Order: sequence, then C-alpha cells, then structure tokens
Amino acid sequence: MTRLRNVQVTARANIALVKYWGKADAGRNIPDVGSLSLTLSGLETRTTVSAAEPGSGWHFELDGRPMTDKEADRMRSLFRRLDVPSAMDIHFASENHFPTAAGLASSASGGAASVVALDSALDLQLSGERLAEEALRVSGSAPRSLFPGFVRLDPAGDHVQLRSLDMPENWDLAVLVAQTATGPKKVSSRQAMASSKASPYYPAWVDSHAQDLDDAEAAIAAADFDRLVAAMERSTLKMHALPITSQPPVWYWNDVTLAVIAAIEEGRDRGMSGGYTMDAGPHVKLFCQLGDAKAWGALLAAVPGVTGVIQASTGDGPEVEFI
Ligand code: 2P0
Repeated sequence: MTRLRNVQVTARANIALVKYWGKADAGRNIPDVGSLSLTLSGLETRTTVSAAEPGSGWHFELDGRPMTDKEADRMRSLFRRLDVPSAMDIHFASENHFPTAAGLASSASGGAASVVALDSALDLQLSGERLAEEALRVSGSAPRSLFPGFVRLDPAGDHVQLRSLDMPENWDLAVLVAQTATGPKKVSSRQAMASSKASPYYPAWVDSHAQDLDDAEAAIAAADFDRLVAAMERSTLKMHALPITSQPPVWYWNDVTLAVIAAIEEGRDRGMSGGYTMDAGPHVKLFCQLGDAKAWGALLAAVPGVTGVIQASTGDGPEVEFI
C-alpha cells in the first residue's frame, strides 16, 4: 500500500528571457516554441503535503484559504495522473512567498513545487522527464523552475526537453521588477495565447523563434551580456506583438510600462548596462548585473507611476524537506 511521508517543498519563480507564447497541443500543454529562463531567488512557493484526518479525503489550500474549484481542479487532475489513491487522506497546502503585490505569476513556482512535493511524499521516484511533463501540464513555465539558474526548454513532439545552462564565471545577475499597476491582469495568458494564434504574425513568431533561443544560448556560452539582453528584448517585443495584433487586441502594457522602457533607454544612452522584459502583465523586469542593481533601482523608482521595485537574483532549483 502507498505510504505518505509529510514533506515541504520550496520552488522558485523564473523569468523568461526568450519567451514562450502559444500552444501546439492545449490538452498536454505542449508549447509551439521553446523558452530560455532564469530561476529567481526570493520569489518562492512552499508546498506542504501531509497526512490528513482519516476519512477527510483530499483537501487543497492556497495561501491559507481553501482553493477555488478551478484551482483545486488543476491539482485534482495532477493527483489523478499520478495515481494518488482516492482513499488516501491528504492535506495539500501551497503558500506563495512573494513580496506583497509583486504582480508576478506564481504558476511556475507553484507548478514545480506541487509536482516535486507529490513525488517526494509518495516516493514515486518519477524520472526527470516525467516531472517536467507533469509540471508542464500544470503550467507551461513551471518545468523551468525544476532547475537553478539559466534553463532552456524545447518542445520535442509530444513532450519537452529541458537543459540547465552553465552560468558564466563572474556573472552575478539581478532582476528588478518595476511595478506599474495593482490588481490582477484582465486577460489570462492562457486565453491570450489561444487568440494570438489568429495573429498574422504568429507563423513568423514560430519560424523565427529558434534563432532567438540559439542566439541567447550562444550569448550565455560566450559570457556576452549585451548580446543576451538584445536577444531578450527582441523576443519580448515579438511576443507582445501577438496579443496586440489578435482580435480583440490584448494590451498588457499601460502608460507607465512605456515610461519605464523610455527611462531604461535613457539610462543606456548614458552608458548603463541592462535590458527589459515584460510578461503577461504591465510590470517591467529589468535584467542587469548585480553591481548595477542599485543604480537601476533608483532610476526605476523615480519613474512617475512606479509603485514599487522588487529585487531578485539567481535562484536554486526546488528544495525538499521531510517534516
Ligand atoms: C513565459 N509566459 O515564457 C511566458 C512569457 C508569459 C509571457 O509562460 O497556460 O502561466 O499555464 O502554460 O506558463 C505565462 O503563462 O501559461 C508564461 P500556461 P503560463 O514565461
């Protein structure tokens, strides 16, 4: 009979430098394009799986409250795919430890933490490939949080391949999140990815994407920070062109987003080194060397409309603790 060991898993968020956008297979959540990310410190999800009162069944909690039906359904599907016995009494609780109002998605860290926590609690000994597949089905960005530092994800038929990329020596990186709004985004990335497929630019996005991935990977291998930043910004703007040119259009940016980009451009004109990226929301993430983070932080905080700046650096893969 399957035994349950109480476990707590901590997994970190990640930020895509070369972006994922669009699905080849919505059911299995296989992406049309790959992605290249950096796992971040300081933005983490802690997931606890523990034995519950006999007869209580599966119980799902998020940030101290019962999960909504939609949230719990995603987890129930994961439990079923992993053949968790329905008669097993389990308390499953996830807590997001993100700075207040970070405006950052927790789906990547949450997905990675959930899969690793179940694997450990039930001693399933899933292969790396299976862990990635299950994390992917929770969220497309989640498999990347299974690894530290730079990670490349490539679609490969009915599954994905993940590779951890070596961090160049002497690279100490930082990501600064300039918050430009409060409240949840208006259109989920899942929904916008689906409507983006009708953009006339979608085929060009898919066709030109591997070039950006290869260029970013080559930039990391050559420790060429400026080349990596250029690939990141190119991928970011190509990605955002898709929701903007779908029907109805989806704009994730606001006026403060654009003001922050302009301020970053001005900083660069004055010789500062770093670049921007945005995800499915209006916040701007500034990617730079750790030594430049203080100056960039002051520049971002001074842009009118920026409500806060959060700093993260390179993070580790998931940590498992039996409790
Ligand atoms: C990424 N994003 O590569 C891209 C860039 C947002 C912009 O992955 O539908 O929550 O669960 O696969 O992973 C956000 O979408 O989407 C995302 P699903 P996910 O990080």
